Amino acid sequence: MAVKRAAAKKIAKSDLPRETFAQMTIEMARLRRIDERLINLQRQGRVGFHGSALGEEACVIGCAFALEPRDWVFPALRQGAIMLHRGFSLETYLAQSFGCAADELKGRQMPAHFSSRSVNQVSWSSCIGNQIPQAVGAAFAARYRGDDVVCVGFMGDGATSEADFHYAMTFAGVWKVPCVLVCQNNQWAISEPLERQTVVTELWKKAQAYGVEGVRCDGQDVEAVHATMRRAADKARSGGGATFVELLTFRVGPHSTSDDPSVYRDEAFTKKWFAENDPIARAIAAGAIEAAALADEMARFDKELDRVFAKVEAMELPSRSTMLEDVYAKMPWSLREQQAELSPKR
Ligand SMILES: Cc1ncc(C[n+]2csc(CCOP(=O)(O)OP(=O)(O)O)c2C)c(N)n1
Ligand SMILES: [Mg+2]
Repeated sequence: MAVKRAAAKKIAKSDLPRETFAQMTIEMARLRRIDERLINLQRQGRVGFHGSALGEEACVIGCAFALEPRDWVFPALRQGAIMLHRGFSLETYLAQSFGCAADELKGRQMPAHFSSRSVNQVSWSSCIGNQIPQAVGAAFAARYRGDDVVCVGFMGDGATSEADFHYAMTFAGVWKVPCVLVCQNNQWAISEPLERQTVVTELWKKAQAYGVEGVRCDGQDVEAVHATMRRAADKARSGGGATFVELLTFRVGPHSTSDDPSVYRDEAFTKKWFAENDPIARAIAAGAIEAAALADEMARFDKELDRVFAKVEAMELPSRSTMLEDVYAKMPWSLREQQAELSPKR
């Protein structure tokens, strides 16, 4: 499959301080390490599921750096790590994949469905595209209440063929709400290549039909992603309405741990593409950080991961009595009775 690199609109890279560029590269490398670990754990039957951002790290981290802490993020499968950039604890984050006692979601979500109110990051539902109309609706509510926040909805390329994309883009255009809709176009929707699921493969062009500005950006270039996203967020914040941002990338790994791409695509192409377009190698080549300094940083991070994984994996599961919490402000008698029956057992 050819990987096109046409630019929709040239957006100048911002003058990032080198320390920020270095930090972005470190966070991309950390994300890759976390993904590698969680995939290995899934292969050993110690974690139930994972969907990685391998090769797409610049999309995730470039966007993370462009947002304000008060902005709301409505992620799809591959943007969980934005929470870590926003200061969420690594331990609580990884606990989510085990569904153990330290998991803020109390083991009720699938692994790799990270979210927390504390960092304004909403859980996605697993259904493709649901979170994008939610982002538009939340942006409408924010403007109505006079809150100075931007809502960002993420999706994959496959999501642009879902009805929710149409609803989201229609209302984003009509309401001119403070939101950014980001499409991480990794050119595959599980086994469906981009060309087979849509005729308009330059996805940014779809935005025009809804009266929304569409831009395309090289998703392997973290500085470009950051600049594009910062511009879209600034525009939304200053009343300029929504932007649809297409980040052109490639799904280097399997769709998730439940997939084997070697049965439907040429993995020699994938390997070559990754070797030529690795966003971390690209940032190092652009002078973000010395390779040796990054290796030191990763050696420290590996130790931290060893410690944190050992700790969360050894934890108990959430108490069964928590099953009935968080639904009713005042729990009905029938549930109180059931909770009392459950409590002593664990
Ligand atoms: C509404 C709906 N239809 C189908 C699926 C099954 N499904 C899970 S992931 C996926 C492909 C998603 O591809 P894309 O939007 O490109 O995101 P990517 O995983 O490539 O990042 C599909 C079809 C689903 N989860 N929800
Ligand atoms: Mg995709």
